[in-house]
Formats: sequence, C-alpha cells, structure tokens
Amino acid sequence: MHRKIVMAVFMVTVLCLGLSASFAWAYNLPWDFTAPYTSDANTVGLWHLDDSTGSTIAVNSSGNGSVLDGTLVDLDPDNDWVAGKFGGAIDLSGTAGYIDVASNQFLDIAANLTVECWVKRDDSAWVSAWEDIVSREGSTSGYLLRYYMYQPACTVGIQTSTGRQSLRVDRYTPGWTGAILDDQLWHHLAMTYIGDILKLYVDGDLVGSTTAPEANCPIYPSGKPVRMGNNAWVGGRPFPGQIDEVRVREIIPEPSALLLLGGGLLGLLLFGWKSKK
Ligand SMILES: [Ca+2]
Repeated sequence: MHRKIVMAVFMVTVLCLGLSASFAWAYNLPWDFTAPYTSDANTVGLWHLDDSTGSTIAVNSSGNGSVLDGTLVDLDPDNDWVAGKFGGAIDLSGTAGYIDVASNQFLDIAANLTVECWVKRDDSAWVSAWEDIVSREGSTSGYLLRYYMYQPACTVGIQTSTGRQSLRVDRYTPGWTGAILDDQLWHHLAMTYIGDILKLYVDGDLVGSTTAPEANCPIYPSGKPVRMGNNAWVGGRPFPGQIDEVRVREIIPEPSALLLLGGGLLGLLLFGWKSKK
C-alpha cells in the first residue's frame, strides 16, 4: 500500500514538473496585439518610437535606461516621426536612414531571445532583396528580423548565427506556410529562439520553425549595434516603410505554482522514502 502511495506521489510530481515547464515557457505567449508593449522583467530593450517631431533620439523604455537609446542616422527628425500602430512610429524611405542603438552587453543574448515589432511596408520598389527590420547581425553571429524580398513572392525571414552555424527560418524552411506583407497594412512580427528552436510568427501565426543542430547552441555575440531599418553588419539593406513598437527580450522562465506544488510533492516523496528506510 505504502509503495502505491509513493508511486502516486511520484507520478503526480512528474506531471506537475512537466506542466510547470510548459507553463513557464508559455508564460509570454501568445502575443498581445491590443496595446503597446510594456517593459517586464524579461525586457532588455523597448522602443515605442513615440518620440516627438524634431527628436534625434529614439528613447529606450526598458529598465536598462538611456544606454540603449537609439540615434537617428540619415533621417529627418522633422518629418520621419509619424503616427504608428500605437502612438508614433518611424517612417523609413528604404534608400537610407535607420535607427542605431550602440552595442552594449545588454544586447548579448545567447538564448531565450524574443524580438517583436510592428511593420507597415511601403508599396515601393526594393533596393535590396534583404530588408532588415531589426538587426544585430555580424558576419557569423548575432540575430535579426528581416523582410526577405524574392520575386515573385514576398517572404519574411529571420536568422541567428550560432558560433559558426547559421540558423534561419524563411521561405526555404520545410513546413513554411508563407507570409505576404506587401499590402501596406500593419503586421506584427516576432521571432523567438527558446529551447534551441528558432520560430517566426507573423500576426501571431507560427509560419516556420527550425531546431538548432545541437543542444544548448548559443547565439554568438556580434558586438554590433542594433539597427532598426538596416543591417548592422554590412548596411545596404534598408527597409522601406514604418516600424513601431520594437521590443527585445531575454525570457527568464519563472517558477509557477505548479512547479512549487511539484517541488512540495517531491519533498514528500523523498521524506517518505527516507522514513521507509
Ligand atoms: Ca509607437
């Protein structure tokens, strides 16, 4: 009888721990489309892009402060701040100009990364097949969220480089469901790299994912700035359109009530085992 009780406690514990892990990772999903992002404990950088006309600074609203403020480069602060998805946004010509956030250790996120934003692409000819929206790409490192234009279809791609291995989700990814963003409407983009799985979401729908070739495969720090609207490494990949509400997070799983319950039951199990001895 005693053995049956111990086994029951053990099974409940395993179940709770499993559920806890699931709940912890689901903690930040699904995406909220109804309001501007808020800065939570996971937020590294948050740029509402609500900055006033005339401002040359895109203020960071995360707890990391002004060290992550962005600077307007080759933009017109009197005309390029426009109405956005929520509040203001930055309007990029697609030929020059971007927002630059200087490299900082806060941006060295090795794993459990999310990058989110809203975009509204202009109906304009593409300058480059790669239109970088949020980029911290280096030659073999960093991360980026990119609009990948490849005639005749418009697709979205993201890429992380892990050490010497490039990992990306785009139209060539098996199972890719596709995404067309050339309708001049606002779309929500999100990339996640959690548990060695890289995923891309468009308007909340998972459109593609891929798994790192080995476990615990970190994103290699690029030492590059974060650029909104161009590539951080080689430049020349301008995004034509509006970008709003950019958020970069390093997700920290939190212990849930189920995890605590599981831990408690595990303690009972161990106590019962010790008492039996
Ligand atoms: Ca905004």
